[in-house]
Amino acid sequence: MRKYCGKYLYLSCLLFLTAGALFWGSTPVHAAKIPALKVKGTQLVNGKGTKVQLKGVSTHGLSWFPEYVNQKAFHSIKKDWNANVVRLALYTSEYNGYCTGDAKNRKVLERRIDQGVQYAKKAGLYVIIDWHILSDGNPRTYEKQAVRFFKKMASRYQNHTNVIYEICNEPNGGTSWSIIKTYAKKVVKAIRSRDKNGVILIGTPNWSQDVDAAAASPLKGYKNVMYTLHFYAGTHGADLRKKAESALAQGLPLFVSEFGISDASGNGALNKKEGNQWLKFLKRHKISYVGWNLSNKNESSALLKPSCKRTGGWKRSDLSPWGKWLVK
Ligand code: IDC
Repeated sequence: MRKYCGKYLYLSCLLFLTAGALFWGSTPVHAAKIPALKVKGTQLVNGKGTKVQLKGVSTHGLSWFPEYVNQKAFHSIKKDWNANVVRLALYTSEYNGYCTGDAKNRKVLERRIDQGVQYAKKAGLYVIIDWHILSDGNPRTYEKQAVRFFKKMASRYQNHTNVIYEICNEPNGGTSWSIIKTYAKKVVKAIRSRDKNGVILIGTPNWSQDVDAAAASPLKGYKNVMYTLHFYAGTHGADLRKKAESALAQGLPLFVSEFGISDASGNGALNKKEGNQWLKFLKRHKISYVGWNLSNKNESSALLKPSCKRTGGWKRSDLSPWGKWLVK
């Protein structure tokens, strides 16, 4: 009898845990100890009002290189690379994209994001959930999906002080600021219906370069919103910095959620000289920045050498020339 009791107790515990795990998907998860961020003027600050500059790396597409979303990798990013943020690039349209793949694929990707958020939290990293539009050009193409997705993310992570929402990577194909703004109003509203304070990043026209357009007509009525500026130092230089400077002067908070020092294709020669100019600029304005991309793909914007098989705990010799430059 006693033996059976134990068995039943064991079975009901198991049942309870399984039900809990299923239910958990729709409820907020335990809050992190990482200080919450907010936006004050053009600047990211912590609770005490001290300026904060985030520095880190972006994953490649979560469908392409899932193997780098692991605890060891995120600890290395924090401890060995001295970074404090990681960006999870969720492509919407390319290769098993969130919006072009099937329901099973969406589940897999959401699970990967969740793992990424938890690994980041454990490693003490901020984490950007990046709705990586690219060939879909206009964020309104998948607006319904974006609203649904971000509502879900914001309910899940409303108590996670390390989570940052990036609602559209790089609008392009002539998508105007007014179109992006229409999209942003809907998605920001959806996020705010669940998460009142989390920092939100909004992409700008022309591959997140025309910050001047956003500066002329920023979103009204919401706090903790920033606008993204992307650059690749092999292609973009002083002209783009000028544009950024005038946007800042108009009071627009900027965040560099993606950059590289190759050309804009993510390939070609590295321009370290221009890259250094950019870093000086970012330091001067305390603008946060995130380098593209955490993979060993054979392209100059990959942080790891093609021959590197390690998915965490990297040595200096595992880094590509760009990886070495960035980590230093
Ligand atoms: C590139 C990747 C490349 C991949 C391609 C998909 O580096 O391996 O095949 O996307 O289309 C961006 C984009 C980013 C690009 C990157 C380099 O945000 O997705 O990644 N880039 O082209 N904007 C400017 C450059």
